Amino acid sequence: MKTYTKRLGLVGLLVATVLALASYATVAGGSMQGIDHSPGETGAEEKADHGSMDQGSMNDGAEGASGTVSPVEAGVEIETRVEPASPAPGESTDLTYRVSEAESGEAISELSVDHERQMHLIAVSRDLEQFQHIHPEPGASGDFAVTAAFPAEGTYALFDEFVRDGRKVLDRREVEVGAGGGAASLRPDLETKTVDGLTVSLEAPEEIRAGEEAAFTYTLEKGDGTPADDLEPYLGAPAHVAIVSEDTQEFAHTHGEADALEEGGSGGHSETEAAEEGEHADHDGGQNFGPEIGFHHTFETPGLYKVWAQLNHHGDVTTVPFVVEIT
Ligand SMILES: [Cu+2]
Repeated sequence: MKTYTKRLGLVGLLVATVLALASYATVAGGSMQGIDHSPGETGAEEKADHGSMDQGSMNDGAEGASGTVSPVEAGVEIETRVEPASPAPGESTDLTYRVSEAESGEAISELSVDHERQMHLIAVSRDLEQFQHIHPEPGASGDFAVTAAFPAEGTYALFDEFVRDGRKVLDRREVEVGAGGGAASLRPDLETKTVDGLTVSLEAPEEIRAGEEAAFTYTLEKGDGTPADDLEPYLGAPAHVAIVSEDTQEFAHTHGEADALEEGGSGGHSETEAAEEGEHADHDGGQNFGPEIGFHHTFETPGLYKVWAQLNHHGDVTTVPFVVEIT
């Protein structure tokens, strides 16, 4: 929503408004290239891509040595720029992240590649109806940038993740689209869904308790009712799973495991291990997954959470939401 958020005072707001109007004009008159698909990243260009989002909740240190940390804990500073500063629904919007060393102020223009990308950005509207998973890319200026479009009016939470010194850094901020606003009112939803010809059901424990690791299993069927066992990796994992609390304050990004695992299976099951156990080669020798894909997660706080799975079926990335209740 803001141009270099921290520095905005009243004067800054005026300046930002003028800048926004200026860039609005530029965008309106310029090319619209680079608009992201929504929901999710779909299409062939993402097909071979493998994304990673590890446990990303701010309060989750349970994943061991590589738990998620805040930018402050990681010793980095993140400045964002959103142009136009207050985009209209559907308007092409440039999102820029500048990462620097907190101490020296030195720009960090290269990050380690994690799940095939240096930076992962998940944007959800506050009502949790809109979801997209996009990737700011490093540019000549040393910033990371991506062009997005937010399809509906509302306030959007932007969860930006990257790895620094072996730890996942998570940055959360908001952008107002149109007049902003919106709030989710979730109810538990484990209903089987068919999206893009893929029928997905989610098996969850009857009771999921905060602070206890829970095991989940997606079961996948093709349009003709036969098991879908031909899923391909999406950004290097059998599935990407993004989890956001009803108030959008809590966020986690985790990954599917190749086969459903026993309930109570050990945590810290790495994707690599899972892939070794559960993958099967297709006739082309590629890696295939399904019809069951599991994941584990420890929810720290009771409440309702929306859980999006992203699955790669024949090069199309399918995004399927469910809602779980944590007691
Ligand atoms: Cu990603």
